[in-house]
Amino acid sequence: MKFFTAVVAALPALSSAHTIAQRVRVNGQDNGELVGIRVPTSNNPIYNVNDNNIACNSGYKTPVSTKVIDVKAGDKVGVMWGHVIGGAQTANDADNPIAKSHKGPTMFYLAKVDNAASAQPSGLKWFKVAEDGLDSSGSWGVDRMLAANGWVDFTLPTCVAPGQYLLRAEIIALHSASKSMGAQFYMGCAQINVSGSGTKAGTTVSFPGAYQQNDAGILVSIYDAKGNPKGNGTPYKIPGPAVLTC
Ligand SMILES: *[C@@H]1O[C@H](CO)[C@@H](O)[C@H](O)[C@H]1NC(C)=O
Ligand SMILES: [Cu+2]
Repeated sequence: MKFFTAVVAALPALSSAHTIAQRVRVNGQDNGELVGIRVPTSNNPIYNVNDNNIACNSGYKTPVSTKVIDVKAGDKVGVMWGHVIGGAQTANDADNPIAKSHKGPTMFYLAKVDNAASAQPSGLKWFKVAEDGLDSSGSWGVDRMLAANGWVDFTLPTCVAPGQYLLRAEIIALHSASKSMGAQFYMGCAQINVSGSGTKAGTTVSFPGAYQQNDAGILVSIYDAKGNPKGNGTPYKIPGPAVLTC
């Protein structure tokens, strides 16, 4: 109990220990800072699953990139997270790319749009293309992101239909998620143009709408009996729809 009291007391100090999605790479080729991705200036999370900005965040650094990044279905696509725009806030920033406490899943969704550079994020239909939650050793998607210096990569399913999409990268930080509205949602949307011969879109959901505040993967304690953030003994259920299968 003392542990939780300490965490709550420390919240104001932790308020800057957040993260921003800010770069996109394709097969390891980095497009560069702020290119082809809408990047918020604030690293603050969203706490309310019904927030209208939960699709693609808000408060972008301007000018927003007009680049639409070419991706072939089957390519390895990655998004890089950093504590602030540019990555580290200070030399040896222990909270870059995100505070170590911020365990949770990483995910990617796609929404078909006519023009990825100008598409508004509200009212889109999203399907999930990748997710990484808690593995059997007690390590999280966020742990793998930390090990990769902020990058999270996934393989764009070969069956995704060609066309322009917003690519929604997401992290949910669950360190305080045992209380309602405690989970922290971080997201950013990249602008991509998929080529290939696929025909599929998965089960689609809306943002807001895809998540409920009391979903098993959102209102959850991630701590074991010793207080370690390795899961509570039951498999962690990643929020949202199933990942598209080809
Ligand atoms: C998307 O890719 C297709 C196929 O390579 C290309 O013909 C088209 O011009 C691209 N569109 C954009 C907006 O980049
Ligand atoms: Cu945080």
